[in-house]
Amino acid sequence: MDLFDIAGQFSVEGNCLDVQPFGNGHINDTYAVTCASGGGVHRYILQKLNSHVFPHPTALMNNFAAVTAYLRPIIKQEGGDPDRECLRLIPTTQGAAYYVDKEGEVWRMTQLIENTDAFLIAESSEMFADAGRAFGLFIRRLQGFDAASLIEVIPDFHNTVKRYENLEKAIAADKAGRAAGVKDLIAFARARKEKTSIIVNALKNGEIPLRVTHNDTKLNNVLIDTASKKAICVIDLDTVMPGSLLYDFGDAIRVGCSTAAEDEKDLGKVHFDKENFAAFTRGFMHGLGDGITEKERSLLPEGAMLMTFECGMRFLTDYLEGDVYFKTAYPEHNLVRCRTQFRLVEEMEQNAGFMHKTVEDICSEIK
Ligand code: ADP
Ligand code: GN1
Ligand code: MG
Repeated sequence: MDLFDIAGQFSVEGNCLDVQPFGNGHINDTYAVTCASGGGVHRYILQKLNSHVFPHPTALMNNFAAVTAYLRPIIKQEGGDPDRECLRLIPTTQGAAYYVDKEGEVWRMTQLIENTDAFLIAESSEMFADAGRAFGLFIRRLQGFDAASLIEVIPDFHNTVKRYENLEKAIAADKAGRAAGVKDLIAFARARKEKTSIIVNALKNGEIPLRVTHNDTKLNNVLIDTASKKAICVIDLDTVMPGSLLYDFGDAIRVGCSTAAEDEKDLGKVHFDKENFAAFTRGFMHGLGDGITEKERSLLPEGAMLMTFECGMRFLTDYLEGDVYFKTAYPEHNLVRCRTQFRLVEEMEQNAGFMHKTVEDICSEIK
């Protein structure tokens, strides 16, 4: 596979000069492509979709195209710049949304949004608050989007009950022979089994609404303007599906309220950042507007704990299955990630009272 050949399959401006690996995603292979024409330099993002995680590329790309086509005019109407605040697919030279190479791998291209950065940990609570605004705004803008028209790209993506069941299956199968070494983590997960159904049941019983949500709101999935430090574009739209806003809130808190990276080996550095929790909650509420229901509000702290617990279980499951899902840089990588998530869960449990009080205070401040 020649990356220049692949980039050349898309309708870029000018000639491709350079293709370099880019970003820190755990799923797709991402490259920055630099092209030049008489008119100047143009940069693009080229991605090979992870075919194990996303076996149905047509459905995924239809979702991607529909959501971005819906968002762009709204951003324009609100006085924004759709080319900077929304991903835009660059079609192939044949006019298709993606390219399939000789090995059957699926590639897509978007504009590279210049003068932005993606962060693995929040640099300041102001930055994280603005990420909250951007993620809240994303849900608000998609409120009128027909959820039924979206294909569920990964069924049960945030079904925490199923994630728990998958963990139990992985423990029983013990494919990689690693279960005996992680008894403490297995016990940690089992002690919290009852909690896994909180959101699933609330959705099932109609206590909280099903919405169009992003479902992967880690901090590096929102691009931050290098100069102003404002969150300008929500990216990584592969998992936009019907879901709960508790997923988006919780997954963002999981990452941005940790004082250390997701794969920090020294657990002494991993703590729950209360200031960031308040900042993000305030930003998220502002972005969301008045759309949030009373019940959703009351479950925000549980959403944070559950998304963190779920992610920890997913890392542990992948570790037990022999690292088949997430990209790993070394054999214990998923294990290290699981430990940071479970440490955060513990601290979130200890801070449940603080989280509830903060949500209440922010809600009455906004009213
Ligand atoms: P993954 O699913 O593997 O996480 P992403 O779509 O999130 O893939 O891309 C990985 C990283 O590449 C992002 O975290 C971000 O740093 C960078 N990136 C992706 N798309 C763009 C873009 N259009 N402009 C600038 N950077 C981007
Ligand atoms: C993956 O794609 P990326 O790196 O933004 C994963 C998320 C996990 C996250 C953990 C499609 O996110 O669900 O929370 O890793 N995405 C998918 O870092 O599984
Ligand atoms: Mg990503």
